Parts: sequence; C-alpha cells; structure tokens
Amino acid sequence: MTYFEQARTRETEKYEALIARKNRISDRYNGVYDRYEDPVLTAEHAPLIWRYDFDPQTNPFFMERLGVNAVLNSGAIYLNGKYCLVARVEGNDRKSFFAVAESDSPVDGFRFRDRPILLPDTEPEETNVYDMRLTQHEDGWIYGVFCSESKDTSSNDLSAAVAQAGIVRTKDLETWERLPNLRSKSPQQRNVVLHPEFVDGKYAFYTRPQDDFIETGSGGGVCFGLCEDITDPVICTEEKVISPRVYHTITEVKNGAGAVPIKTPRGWIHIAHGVRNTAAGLRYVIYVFATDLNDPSKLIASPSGLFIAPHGRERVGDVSNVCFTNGAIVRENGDIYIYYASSDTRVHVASTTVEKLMDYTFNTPSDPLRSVDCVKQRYALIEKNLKFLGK
Ligand code: M1P
Repeated sequence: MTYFEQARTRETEKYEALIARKNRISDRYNGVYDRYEDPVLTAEHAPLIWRYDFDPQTNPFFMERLGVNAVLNSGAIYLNGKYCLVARVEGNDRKSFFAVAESDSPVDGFRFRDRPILLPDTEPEETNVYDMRLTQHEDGWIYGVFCSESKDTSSNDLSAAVAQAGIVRTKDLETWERLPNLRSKSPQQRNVVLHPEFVDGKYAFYTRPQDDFIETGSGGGVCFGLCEDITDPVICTEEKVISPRVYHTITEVKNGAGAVPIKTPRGWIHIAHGVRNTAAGLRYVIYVFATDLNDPSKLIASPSGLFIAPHGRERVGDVSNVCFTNGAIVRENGDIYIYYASSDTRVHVASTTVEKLMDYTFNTPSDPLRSVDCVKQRYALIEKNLKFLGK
C-alpha cells in the first residue's frame, strides 16, 4: 500500500469507529437530567471529504487541506424519524457555516450529510454566520434564526463587528430560502429565537438587544417582541424584557435565549444561557425560566441559579468555561434531549423528561439574591430534612 492508501484507510477506519461509538449516561447524578459521557459532535465528526483531497495525484501525503477547528452550538429538530442537529462548524479559517448531522438515536451515531448548507448569498456584507435556532412553526415552515455578523465599518477598530439576526426557512433541511435580516430598534441583536406559535396573530421573537458586539450595554436581558410579516421582518412592538440580567447572579453580564421554548401544561419552559464575569474571564452557564402559556412575555417561574455548568473536560476549549445551548428535542412520549456545547468546541447531550423539567422549573425556589437569605433558604431545606429523618 502507498503512504496515501495507508493514511486514507487508517483515517477512514478511525472516522467510522467514532461514528459507531455508543454513548453512555455518566454517573454524575442530580435527578434533573442525565449527562452523557461522550460529546455527540466534535471537529473529528466532520466528514473526511470536507477536509482531505482524496486524489493521490494532487495529495500524495493524504494531507488535510481544509481543516475543521470546532463543531459547536447546534439547533435541533426531530424530522422524518431522525434526530437532526444543524451545527455550527468552524473551519481552521475561523469562519463558521452550518451543516446537518442526523442519527436514529438521540445520543450517538450522528453523521453529517455529504454537503454543508450553502446559504443563499443575499447579505453582501456578511462575514460570518453561527448559532442557528430551528423553530417548527405552526405556519408549516421550519425557520432557522442565526447570527449574521459583519464588520463594523463605522469603527477604526479592526475587530469591531455588528451582529444581526439572519432568517432562513425550509421544509426539509435541504433547500433553504433566505429572508431579510430581522430589524429592531436595537443596534445589534444576537441569540434571537422564533416562538413556534402565533401570538395575537403575529410572529413572536425572543431577542437580545445589545449596544455593542460583545457588551449588551443597555440591553436588559432576554426580550420579547412581535412581528407582523416574517418576509419583511420588523419587531413592531416594544422589546419587553422577560428574563432580566440581575446583579450578582449568573446573568449579571448578559444572557440570551437558547432552545425554542418547550410547551408544557404549566407554561413555556425556556432553556437559556447566562453570563457572569470572573477573574478568569466570562463564564457561561445554562439556566431555565418559564413564561405564561397564554402570554409568553410574562415570566411565571425562575428557578434559582444554573441548570447546566461546564464540568470536567467540558471546561476547556477554544473559549473555556462555556456551556451554551441553542437546541433541544422533545419527543411525543415526553423525553427531552438538550444539546449543549462546551467551551465553543464540541456538542454534548443531556436527557430529561417534560415531567422532570416541569418539576425542576416550578418547584425549585427562586434566587433570594442575598447571601443571608440564601442561607435561610438552605436552612429551611435542612430543617425539613432533619425533621423528616427524625433528628
Ligand atoms: O463564546 C461564548 C458564546 O458567546 C456568544 O454568546 P453571547 O452573545 O451571549 O455572548 C455567542 O457568540 C456564542 O456563539 C458563543 O458560544
């Protein structure tokens, strides 16, 4: 065998072994959800034909020509009997693109389709795209809402950028129609999510207004706004804060909507992210809140603190100490699969059920916001337990 043949055979076998690898529930218990040991998508899941030139004449060393640096933040949907993830794939060149990975199983076996998504090129200034949320809307379309990033030409800072919400729609995750970017009063938007149902006959968006590319500035948190026409998308109502940033909590610096809210008998459950600052930089965790079934702009439950934080090897990556979600799948039997990325590098899954998530959301006490009251809150639990245990 030639060098080329040896390398190609070896790498193909490694790739197939990775896809065939079975995932297992980790032994880390909290009763709320199960985490799985292995990531479901990594840079190594990117097909070899995306990365290598398979022609021995032009690539005798079977050398990687277009490397993939990371696979992260994926939208998620159950479609035609498959668990489908629309992942953010970041090339070695730092630009991200979207690609569909699918599996018969929610926790392993994800394989990318042969070709990534080639979005219609309707935004000439757009440099980068990432973090697609997939909404199966009651109008019959599947919408993908994502961050559309361009250079801020009004600034002398080379890194200055502008984030807006791009919108596409599809019926099959294969053919995509691009709609205009969402317009709102905010100079920038990121982490925008489309609500799956009409509200007052209008499309409803969860937004995250921000003054700057990184800093949210006056942006007070996750907001809610309505839009008359999705083909000419403008937020026509005030963006009302529904999950605010709060001092000395996990959302102090910023927060953002994540998965499409989950409809339950007691309310819409949102799985979002919150950001706080530390001496080691920003720390991103996942948290939960709920809004009213009939008025999704009304906060009705706010369980205290974080829901998922990065653990173990999840804590390290391109942007360390980050847990971020933009997709969850809810099955008809009530099973829920939450796809979350760690440290902007790979995608993991945690599983729970609607019943457990409701119990967590509506029976976890909210944050009393001061240490002394947090201790009192814990005392109440301890005293109850001591009594229960007859001590
Ligand atoms: O690097 C962490 C995350 O940072 C951004 O989230 P936010 O807008 O809330 O700061 C996003 O760019 C996200 O992709 C990234 O994972």
